[in-house]
Amino acid sequence: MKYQLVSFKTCPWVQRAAIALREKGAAFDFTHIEPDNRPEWFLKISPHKKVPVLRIDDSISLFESNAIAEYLDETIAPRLAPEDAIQRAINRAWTDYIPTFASQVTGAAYAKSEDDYTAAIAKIDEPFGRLEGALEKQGSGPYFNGARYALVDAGYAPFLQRYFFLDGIRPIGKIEKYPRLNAWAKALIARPSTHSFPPGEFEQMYREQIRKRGVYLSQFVQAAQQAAE
Ligand SMILES: N[C@@H](CCC(=O)N[C@@H](CS)C(=O)NCC(=O)O)C(=O)O
Repeated sequence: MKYQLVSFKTCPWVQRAAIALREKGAAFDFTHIEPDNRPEWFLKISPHKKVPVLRIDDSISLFESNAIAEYLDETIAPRLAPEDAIQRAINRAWTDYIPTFASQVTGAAYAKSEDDYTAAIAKIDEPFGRLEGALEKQGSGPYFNGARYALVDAGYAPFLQRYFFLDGIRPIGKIEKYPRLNAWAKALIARPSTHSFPPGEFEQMYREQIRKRGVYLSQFVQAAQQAAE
């Protein structure tokens, strides 16, 4: 099988599909396109005009990162979804929560004013608290189900990574209140499959994107970058 992952460089949903491919040890090519200049060939294969799209053997195009991840899990060993049906349902339920988690945890990246930013930060505790509770029920870590890495881990990793990126631009200081979540996030970030680019380079790309977005956080990017150098 030939896999081509059509992406925007910093897209967290693309990252989930890339993680699934790396966890499977499946060779793939990235095709990075620009959000502001999506080519005709891409618009023809992406019904919602979104990335990721996974092209298979230059003929089939799959879209939606969870559908892609599940397809890969069903077709390439090792299986990342739990064998146990109850655990699989629990994993699936928390996977379905990712879009809500993502918008509440990384909303600060889009806040236009200081008030909007403060309101966005105040929204982080709810999803963090819910995941802390889920992880308490699941067991000892380091991953969602324990020692075995699963698809649900691949789904959360990009958003937990972005929380840390935002925290690096302007300190948020929330995740420290949720020890299991914090440990899980760190384990996910330490896992090589999380990374499509060298981590430092990727953080810089993310910061640059925030700087260009012209949002409240943009003004803090330069100082954060200088402090890191
Ligand atoms: N639910 C989709 C979300 C994908 C998504 O929102 N991708 C963004 C980039 S990170 C995108 O393509 N946005 C372009 C647009 O909305 O027009 C998935 O999981 O694949």
